[in-house]
Amino acid sequence: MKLDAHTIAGLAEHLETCELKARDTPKITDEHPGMDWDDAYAIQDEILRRKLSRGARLIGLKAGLTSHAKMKQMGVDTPVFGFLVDSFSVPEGTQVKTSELIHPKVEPEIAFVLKRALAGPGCHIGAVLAATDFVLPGIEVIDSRYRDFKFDLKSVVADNTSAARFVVGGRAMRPEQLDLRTLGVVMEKNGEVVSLGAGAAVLSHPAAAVAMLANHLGRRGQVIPAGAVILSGGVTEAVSVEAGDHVCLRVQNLGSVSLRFA
Ligand code: 0L1
Ligand code: MG
Repeated sequence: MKLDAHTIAGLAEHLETCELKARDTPKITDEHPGMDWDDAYAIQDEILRRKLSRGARLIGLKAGLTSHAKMKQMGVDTPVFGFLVDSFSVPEGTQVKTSELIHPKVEPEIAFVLKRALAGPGCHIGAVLAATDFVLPGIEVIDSRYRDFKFDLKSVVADNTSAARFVVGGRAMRPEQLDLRTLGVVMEKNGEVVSLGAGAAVLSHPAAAVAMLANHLGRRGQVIPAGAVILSGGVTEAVSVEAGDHVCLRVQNLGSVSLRFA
């Protein structure tokens, strides 16, 4: 690690304050160009620790930048991983307040819920499917705290991979009832199709993203816990939203889930 504990705590406080006050910031690597991956995940861990100390509950995990569309959109080449706490979860039918966000975007995701914990290293698609209780459609609302979504990967990891809100819903199905690679995904904004794709856009198989997450956590002595919601990554590029927008995600065989922005 290149940063000391004091600097990590200060950067975590800064990024979390930006999140809570909907304020943007230049990317943190501008002032800390030497920070490494361990520093970036340590800052993310410290943001989680701050939230848990105030009573938040860890309810899920996410993989980001797992599709070529997203990687191309953001000009990067590696998936990243983050956490989901209860305050990020939006029940379907409620409205997301854009006043609490900086510049929200939505992305269509396939969410996994595990029936037993999954540990890496060595985790693979088969192990993920065997451990999965069900999959369901999810819309992730990302909101990078970095000005104009201009960042590098280490800054994004520190910023909990832009996690802000998410909704899951539709019809939960067991993975053996589906071919997750050919699952069609259609996202509409205000009644118009804005993006479409298939499950294979996520690392050729969405379960591969979950396996990568398990292997990432395994290197850090952690597991994916049973019951956690796992967002496997945007199937398509992210789409900007503003107050008044209505977003509906339809996933083949899994029904639909929607979000309204106020
Ligand atoms: O969930 C995601 O793919 C977001 C990853 C972070 C980069 C971004 O803000 O687009
Ligand atoms: Mg995402």
